Amino acid sequence: MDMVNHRLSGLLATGVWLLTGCTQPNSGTTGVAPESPNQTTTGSNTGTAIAIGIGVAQTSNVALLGQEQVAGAKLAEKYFNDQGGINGTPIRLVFQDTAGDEQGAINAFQTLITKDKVVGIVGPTLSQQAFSADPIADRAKVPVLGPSNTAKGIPQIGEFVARVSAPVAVVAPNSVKAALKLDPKIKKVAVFFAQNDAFSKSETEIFQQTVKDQGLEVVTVQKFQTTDTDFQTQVTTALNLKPDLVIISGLAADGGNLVRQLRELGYKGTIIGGNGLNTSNIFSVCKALCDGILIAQAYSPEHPGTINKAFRDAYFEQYKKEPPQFSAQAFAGVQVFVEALKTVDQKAKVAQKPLGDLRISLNQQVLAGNYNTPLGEISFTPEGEIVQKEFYVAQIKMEPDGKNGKFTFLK
Ligand code: 1QQ
Repeated sequence: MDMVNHRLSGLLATGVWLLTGCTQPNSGTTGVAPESPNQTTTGSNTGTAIAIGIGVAQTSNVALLGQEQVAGAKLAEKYFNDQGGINGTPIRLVFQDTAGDEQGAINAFQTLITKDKVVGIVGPTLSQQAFSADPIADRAKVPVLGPSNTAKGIPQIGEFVARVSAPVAVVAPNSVKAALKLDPKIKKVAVFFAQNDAFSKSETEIFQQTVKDQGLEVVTVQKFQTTDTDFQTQVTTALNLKPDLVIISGLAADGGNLVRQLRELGYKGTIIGGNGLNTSNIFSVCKALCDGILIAQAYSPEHPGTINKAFRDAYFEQYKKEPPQFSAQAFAGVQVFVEALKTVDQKAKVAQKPLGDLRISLNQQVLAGNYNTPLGEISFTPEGEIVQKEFYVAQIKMEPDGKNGKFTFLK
């Protein structure tokens, strides 16, 4: 467990949310190599690295999700530079911490665009942040790849906004179908969602529709805030209606606490967690009570192919566990920029292009390409929506110690 992980777990364990400084890179270089300040330009400076921005949550409770994105992006930086970068020119990731809210994402994006002069941005972590920050990049004509922005409407933000994170409409229904396969007797469903989060609101709509389409009954819809830690009122109301399936759309800390309180108050049925619970960082919140949660996945470590093998091996070597979806998606985001830049570079040397022109050509090429990523083969619609083929469902299995656990993929 690294420092940040450790610190976050500590905070979760005590239930105290201090938004402390972070040991991870939050500005400037990734720590791979010392850089001089003017190496951030990608324009006429032949021979310098090409700067790609990573604007994700490295602090706040949203770092429970964002830290996995930092890990995936850094693995991509090393992997693609080892392969020769952009036809011989290395890439350099520039990290700016968005923290967990809209203003943090706006600030990070502005710094990446105007100070760091990146060619494109992989970020932000939350859809809630994307709806505020992406329009800024779009107006500046800087391509954005959403690594984990799954709410309805993200690619429609603008011409320069695409995503490598499949939308809730495509991913979420898979977990409901898996729950029914495991327990065909499920009839009554209690739905919970975080009403202050754009992703959670979008995902719960899909969950509720899927439940009805499957002939199940939504017995109650309970609302909470992503900042909540006490869910007793909502849980008690829901459990009085005797649901046999509970579906949660929230983020990691709130979602984990809600799972814990559902179990502590006696709920024995199936629990589905949405994408915001899709991290082993919830293990320190719900501990042994995380056991059994079903979560749909846009990535499987088992996906065949050389690029996933390289990514999986590199991740495993560093973290001694299988790579999570958010790391794979961040890796794919960097990969899409790298491969599109290579194509642009073949037509006219990237290092000699004025930055404004380069950003526009890059955006066009991102949307035109096909990419063989750890997520499988992906491409984009003209609007910037991801076209992806394979989806999965995993179930959390906790060790009795309540500390260690893993995501087991269902067949
Ligand atoms: C979104 C999401 C988040 C829960 C991923 C980190 O899917 O905000 O769209």
